[in-house]
Amino acid sequence: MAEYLTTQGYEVFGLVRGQRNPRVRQLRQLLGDVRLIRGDLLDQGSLISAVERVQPDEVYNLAAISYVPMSWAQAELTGEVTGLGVLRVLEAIRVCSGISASRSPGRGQIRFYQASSSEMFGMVRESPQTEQTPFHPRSPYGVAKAYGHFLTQNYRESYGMFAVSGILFNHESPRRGAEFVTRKISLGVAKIKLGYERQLRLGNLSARRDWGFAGDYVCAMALMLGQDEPVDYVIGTGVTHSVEDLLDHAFKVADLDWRDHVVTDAAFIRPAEVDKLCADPSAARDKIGWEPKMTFEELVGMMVEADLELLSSGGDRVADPVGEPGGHPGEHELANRAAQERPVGDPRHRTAADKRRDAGDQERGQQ
Ligand code: G4F
Repeated sequence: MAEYLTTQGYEVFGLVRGQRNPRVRQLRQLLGDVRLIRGDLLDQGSLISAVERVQPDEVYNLAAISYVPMSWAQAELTGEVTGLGVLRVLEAIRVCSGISASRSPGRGQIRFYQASSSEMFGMVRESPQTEQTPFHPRSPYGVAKAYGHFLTQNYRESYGMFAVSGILFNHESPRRGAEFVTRKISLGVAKIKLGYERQLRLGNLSARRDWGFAGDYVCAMALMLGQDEPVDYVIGTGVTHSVEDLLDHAFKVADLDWRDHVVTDAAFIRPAEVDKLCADPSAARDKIGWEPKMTFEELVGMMVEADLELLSSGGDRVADPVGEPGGHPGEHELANRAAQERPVGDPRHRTAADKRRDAGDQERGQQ
């Protein structure tokens, strides 16, 4: 998101928490233009100070405990960060803008974007899901996101704030954390192909998700804040695939058959599952002109090839996921670090198809 905004000419500030946060160094390398300020979603005063200091035009709240299984292990913390964190950001904006029940925002108010999630739909009441589909979250994470969603709507209605939620379906890239299924699979394929591993242990293979490219979704968020009126939108591709479909494509990219390598492991089965998600993004297309550009097949190809390159470029031998009891695998820190250090437009994230196309272009240029 920060990368996209910087390319659009924004001056971007990022909030970092904690003392000696190890991600700060990575962030500085990746996003040299982004100015980092201290703050924490658990600390109201720090958010007020941040808003006072930066005087932002727009605030994007993408912060959360976002790994769904973690939300059962640390349900209270998830509620505090992913749920109440939204309240604290909205309050910081409200207080710094001098807005109250009797005083509504004037011109030049701070615009607020909340990262709502398709996980709020949970046990879906209809398919595909629209902005009107009722929520039935299936995890403490989904419940916390629903709280943040309704609160954003409530601050819009109560105080007239320009506050919107994007209900984003799963969005992926080679920078995705290694605990999420897309990256776990792309890394797994690369490790198997390069001979580091023989097996990949996964949970529910029949779950279906609407997977899109994160690079497409950041444009939707910025577009939503650029509208005349604050409106919530569903953002997804409108196409759903199972984890099995994902395996099929990912292993094929490396000329492998997933059936020879994948083992299902009860440790990765969730206490309550979201079986099937599929977006209806037609409102976003019709009202704000947003459409995803990258297909599922291109996305999976890009991720597998990026991990093949990452692991074969040496030095990035990825640690195994820590299979914690109850299916809460830890993070592949090394892989994440290396991946995060690469901008999305980095040539190392280009697919073989891109490279072939480039080679063709060059050849044509020389003729
Ligand atoms: O990749 P996942 O962990 O993503 P999930 O739970 O759908 O949530 C992601 O997308 C949401 C919507 O945008 C975000 F709000 C949220 O923060 C996060 O980014 O799991 C996808 C599916 C699940 O059904 C899961 O049960 O894959 C299934 N799965 C099967 N085996 C697995 C595994 N998921 C993980 N992480 N690890 C497995 O071994």
